[in-house]
Amino acid sequence: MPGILITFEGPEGSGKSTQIRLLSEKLKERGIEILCTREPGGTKTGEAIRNILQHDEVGEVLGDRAELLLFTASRAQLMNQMIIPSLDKGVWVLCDRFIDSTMAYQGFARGMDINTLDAVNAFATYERKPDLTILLDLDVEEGFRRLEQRYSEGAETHDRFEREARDFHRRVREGYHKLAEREPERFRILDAADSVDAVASTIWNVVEEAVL
Ligand code: T5A
Repeated sequence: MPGILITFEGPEGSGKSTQIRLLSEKLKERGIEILCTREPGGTKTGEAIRNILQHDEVGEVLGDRAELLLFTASRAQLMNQMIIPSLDKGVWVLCDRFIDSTMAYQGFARGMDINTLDAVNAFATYERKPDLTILLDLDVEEGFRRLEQRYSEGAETHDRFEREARDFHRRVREGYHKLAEREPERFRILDAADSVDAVASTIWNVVEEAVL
């Protein structure tokens, strides 16, 4: 049996990393082999691209098209090197952001053409789509409150996307809703304002119903 690809999407600070960790623990208890990965990143090439995209490593303003192609280059490498081989071996893949981040951020928030992005995404993913996409929906201000809390406790600071205006992030959130309307069979929208445990429990129910 091929593996299952589950992607996690949502605005900044919506709890994707936290929930991926919890879901992977539960799935492993069921004896399922899991690969947890993220975008941009997940391979050496992808992580190098991540530093350019998020941390201004090169110190140059990135144009929209270069930004798009860097995200999708990271995706193509991750698909080719990790995700497709894992799925083919029956491993389940939990991915923190995927094609829908490109649609929400580069498409709905930056304003790039949606049909172009669909085509570039299809090329980067070898025409594969997630089996299930969990959209952790959260008010933009609440997401940023969580990040402020995290940053106040450590050395991290806001990355390039987190420095975008709140309107940009509101367009991201609205964009996600439009994407979910476009493919209701693939998306499940969850209220990410609940406690970590409550969200984890809802995700478990969704996964049991959709793919277990
Ligand atoms: N991007 C990405 C694009 O523009 N196009 C693309 O194609 C792709 C793939 C990636 C950036 O790149 C952009 C989108 C992003 O801006 P990233 O660092 O991966 O950047 O950013 P995020 O994915 O947003 O990661 P974050 O760490 O910021 O958010 P998460 O993973 O959603 O949230 P998490 O789990 O780290 O939690 C955030 C904080 O909230 C707490 C956690 O403990 C943590 O401190 N928390 C909760 N607090 C209260 N209640 C809950 N239910 C909580 N859940 C978590």
